[in-house]
Amino acid sequence: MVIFAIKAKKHSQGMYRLFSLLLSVMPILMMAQNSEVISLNEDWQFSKVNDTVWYDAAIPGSVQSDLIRHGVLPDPFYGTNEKDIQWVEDEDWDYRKTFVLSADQLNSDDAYIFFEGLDTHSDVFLNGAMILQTENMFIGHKVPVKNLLKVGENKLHIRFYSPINRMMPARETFGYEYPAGNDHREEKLSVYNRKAPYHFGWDWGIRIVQMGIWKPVTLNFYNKARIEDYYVKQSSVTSEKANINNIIEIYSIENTNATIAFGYSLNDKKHNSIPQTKEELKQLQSTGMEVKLQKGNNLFSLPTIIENPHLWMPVNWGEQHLYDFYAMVIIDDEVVAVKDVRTGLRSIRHIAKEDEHGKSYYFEVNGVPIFAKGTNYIPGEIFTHKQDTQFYETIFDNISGANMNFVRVWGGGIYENEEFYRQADERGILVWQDFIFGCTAYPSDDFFLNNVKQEAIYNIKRLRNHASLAYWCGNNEVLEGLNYWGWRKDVTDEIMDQWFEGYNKTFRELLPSLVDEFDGTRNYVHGSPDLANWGRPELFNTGDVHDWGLWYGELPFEALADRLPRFASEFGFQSFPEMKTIRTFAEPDQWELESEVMQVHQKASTGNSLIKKYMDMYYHEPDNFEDFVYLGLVMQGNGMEESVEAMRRGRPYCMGALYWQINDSWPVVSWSSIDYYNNWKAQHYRMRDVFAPLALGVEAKDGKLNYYTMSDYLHDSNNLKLTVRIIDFSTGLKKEFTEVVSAKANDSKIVKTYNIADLVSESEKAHTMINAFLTDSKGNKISQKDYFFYWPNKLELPETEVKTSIKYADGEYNITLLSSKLAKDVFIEIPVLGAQYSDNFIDLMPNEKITVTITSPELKRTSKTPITVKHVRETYNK
Ligand code: NHV
Repeated sequence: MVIFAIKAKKHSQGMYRLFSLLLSVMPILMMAQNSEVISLNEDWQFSKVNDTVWYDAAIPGSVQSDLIRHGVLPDPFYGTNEKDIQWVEDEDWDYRKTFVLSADQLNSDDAYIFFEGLDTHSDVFLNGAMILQTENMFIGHKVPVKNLLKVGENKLHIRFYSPINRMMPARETFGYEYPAGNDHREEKLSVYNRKAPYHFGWDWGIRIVQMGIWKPVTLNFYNKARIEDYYVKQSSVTSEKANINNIIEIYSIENTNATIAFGYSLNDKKHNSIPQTKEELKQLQSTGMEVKLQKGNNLFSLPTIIENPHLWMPVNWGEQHLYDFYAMVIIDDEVVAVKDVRTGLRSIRHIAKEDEHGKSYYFEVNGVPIFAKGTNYIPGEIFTHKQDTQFYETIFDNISGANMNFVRVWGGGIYENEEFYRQADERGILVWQDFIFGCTAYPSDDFFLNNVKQEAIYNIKRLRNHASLAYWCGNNEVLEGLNYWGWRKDVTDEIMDQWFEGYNKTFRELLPSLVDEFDGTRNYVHGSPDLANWGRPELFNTGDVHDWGLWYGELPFEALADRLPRFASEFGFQSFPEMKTIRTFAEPDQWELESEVMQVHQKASTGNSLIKKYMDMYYHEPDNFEDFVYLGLVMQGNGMEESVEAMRRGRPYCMGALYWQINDSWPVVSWSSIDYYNNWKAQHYRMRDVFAPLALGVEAKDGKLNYYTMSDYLHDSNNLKLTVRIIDFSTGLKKEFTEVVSAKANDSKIVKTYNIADLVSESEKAHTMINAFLTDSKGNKISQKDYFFYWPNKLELPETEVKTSIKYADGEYNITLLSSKLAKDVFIEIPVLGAQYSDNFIDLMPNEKITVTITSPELKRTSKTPITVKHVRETYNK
């Protein structure tokens, strides 16, 4: 590789004039005619090796998803079918296709096939010649094929090897079992593969160890040279000046002279068409240089300085300004390649610094500390290839819809598709990216580490241009496991030592050095959590915490307020998905906690007993399974809201609340706030409320109620009105107070304190709630916060009927709710999967009218879909 960097100090006037001159004297020439991209996704067939039956294959896809499509395998989500499809992982599979090329196409100087993702172990043949062997689903491969292509018919053949058979010898060589408890097979083989860990099962995951072509395949023709990669490196960014380094990798067919040109423009609203000519590029802010290309790969860099850049801001802080950067290669007066990068200019730093409490853990964007409001994301499909553009749009609608500004891509899944980060760029969501390792020790031999190295380089380069990408993290809970999960009792001291050494080699040496070399702008941490462990609250003053004291540690929700971490990167609570989702996989005779089918859809061994334990703590025992499911949703929602609010109130000591987990990869009982069919659980509505950019919070402490304003905005919000109402569950409003308050910019603070004794007597507490809300100067309600003195099993909830009146329209129903007495956590059910609600799980105060809008393309004005409502008092007979 030739490294030829021009050290221009800045995109200076002189340089710019020189380049303009250069462009103006050259004739305008169009892009080379023979540059062409052909999809090779079509017309594939697949078969079990040595079988005679061939099925057509949908690409991107997997063996299992196609066998389901052809009816060879049953729907794995239904009933207990998961076990019936496991045999597939033990077999090898062949894929084949033919494609026809013309003499014209073969006239181009060079051709390569781009396999964006092969899962995982494969041999690839073109016209009988082996062109590629793969061992890592996370790496795309560009394979030169010019010499093998023919006019007329060409044949591609890929043999995928069973990941099980492929890795079994490795296990035998090691002679011991890795502690990969989430790998749902006796032999823990997932550690040897570089394949999505969650394919092997998880404590919310179905096991489908897939094989196949999971990302697109294209055939690419080009002339003279191609741009392999273009990195718009943001060396430093302030509101005065952005120092950009244009780093370009060019693959050239011959040694030749060339001009490389760079340009940029601020294209906020839409992505303008890419300039195809030098003239078009010249219209933009542009710069360039003359270079000598060597045959093969060439690396060049040229700085650009942008004065007074329009900064990209996280959501609620300002606009997500996006620039388009272009790179162009010109050879013999001909534009041979153009590439564009759309990104925002910003600085992001992770601040881990010793302070009076311990060690901080927060992010600073454009120099300002940000409280991270968000979640952990897992792949949303067990069939990873099904994550299409619509999928990403939906997940980000849900992220934005719950007022989040931060998402962690967790290490048991995949490095996400570009569309994920593009959505985050456009919406102002910061992304924490784990490298794909989680919850087990891993090998660290040379072959393994080299495989990891290639994977890391590929994915750092693939993702580094995204403005939203904030942080790299080596793994999920590997060090925590080594230190605290009792692995030592199963292996020798020597093996433990090897695992610790391997940890250092991979996560403290290899990965940070690659992040430094190929990114060079973002912070990296060896793993999450950094140091603390949920069983050791004395460490909570340092770094991030996965606080599983709630749930595994059986602590009440209230307890999290008294053990705030500096940054909560995981904490969560399980619930069942609502009945309409359960109905998709279980018949009514299976609607029991421990039925065979429900157990297949509850992968956490202690899950059901923990839900029951907490329900005993907070609720009267429900009458039946359906009420149990409903109460579980409500408990998760209200409990998690309480925990998250405590964290947000607790800034700046605590600077992040990323709950576990937003989504599911199939219909299952889990910690998610949205189920597989895109039904928001109660938790997601409550996250939306507590994460509102300007939210009201309340803390009960030492006989007082402290009201907080919690604001993300970078400006103070003054002249807000706080209204506090004392409401009896049956008779309604008893007292009302109002107060003018403010919300400090980017902060949480107490704005009003009441002595509880001044508001209610001890005996009133069981049937009184405090309803508080904030309004702006125009009287618009900004945030509402209801406070109950107890959980429902200690409340005297009145029996009451919620009356509904419904307006039916195509695609939208409006339901108005009314009750003469308090109805707690009113759940509006409609048997339409994925229907969207303006709100749900609502505390309906006496004689309060609330209208909820439900939207779904499946709703019709004429054929009225039935709607039912349920509230907490209806779940027990006492
Ligand atoms: O169990 C829920 C989630 C997992 O799905 C996921 O791997 O990283 N969870 C729990 C924990 N971490 C994570 C914490 N781990 C333990 C808790 C209690 C005992 C041992 C381990 C996520």
